[in-house]
Amino acid sequence: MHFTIAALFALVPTVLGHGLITSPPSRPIGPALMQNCGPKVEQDIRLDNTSHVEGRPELAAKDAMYNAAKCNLWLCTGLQFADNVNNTQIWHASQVVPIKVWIRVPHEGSANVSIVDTKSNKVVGEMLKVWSEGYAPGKKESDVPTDQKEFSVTVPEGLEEKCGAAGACVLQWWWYGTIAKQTYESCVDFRIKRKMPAQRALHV
Ligand SMILES: *[C@@H]1O[C@H](CO)[C@@H](O)[C@H](O)[C@H]1NC(C)=O
Ligand SMILES: *[C@@H]1O[C@H](CO)[C@@H](O)[C@H](O)[C@H]1NC(C)=O
Ligand SMILES: *[C@@H]1O[C@H](CO)[C@@H](O)[C@H](O)[C@H]1NC(C)=O
Ligand SMILES: [Cu+2]
Repeated sequence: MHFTIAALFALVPTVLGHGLITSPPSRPIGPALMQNCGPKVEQDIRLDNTSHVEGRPELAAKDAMYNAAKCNLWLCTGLQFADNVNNTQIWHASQVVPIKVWIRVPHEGSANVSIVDTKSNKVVGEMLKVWSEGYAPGKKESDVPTDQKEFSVTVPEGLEEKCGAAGACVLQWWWYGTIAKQTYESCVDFRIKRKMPAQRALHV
């Protein structure tokens, strides 16, 4: 999918598109996206919520309502925590979390899944999953190997402080189509709950 902006608006949205996380629920479109990224970026995502980030900086640059710091376009493609608060997942260290990804249109490349600190925009610790090449080959979703669309990640130890509050961290799936030169991002919001301490004997 490589269209000029004019051609993009002329097309039926459903013919475009690439991918996002469908389970657990990933950040959707909402009022905070409009407020922080402005109507041009919001419309681009609304036309196709699986589409790539490239092109959006140009749209944003022409939009007086675009707030670069709050939109944070290159994290979660600008989608906002405030629009996904009610879907915040509660995880604990060493929990195995199944993830499902919808690859609407494949573009072979690399991909990874990581936890990102939303204040510093930095990846926290090790990548949870890395495909350094061969991710999402083929022309249609059924060409993509199942283990690239359905996989699990293990919640790292020691994030109870850093990722204890909803919105402090995000789980981001990040895919780059090498030949298409397109980046796709999709984010799950979560917080880490402390494990219950082992039950102590009661003093009677
Ligand atoms: C993305 O768009 C599809 C089709 O309009 C919709 O069914 C789905 O719920 C959307 N997902 C998210 C995370 O916004
Ligand atoms: C979250 O849930 C509350 C309570 O049900 C509701 O009032 C609010 O509108 C929801 N927020 C979003 C962004 O959907
Ligand atoms: C994660 O994936 C993105 C997109 O493919 C890539 O640009 C980045 O270098 C990757 N990082 C690691 C450590 O794999
Ligand atoms: Cu494409």
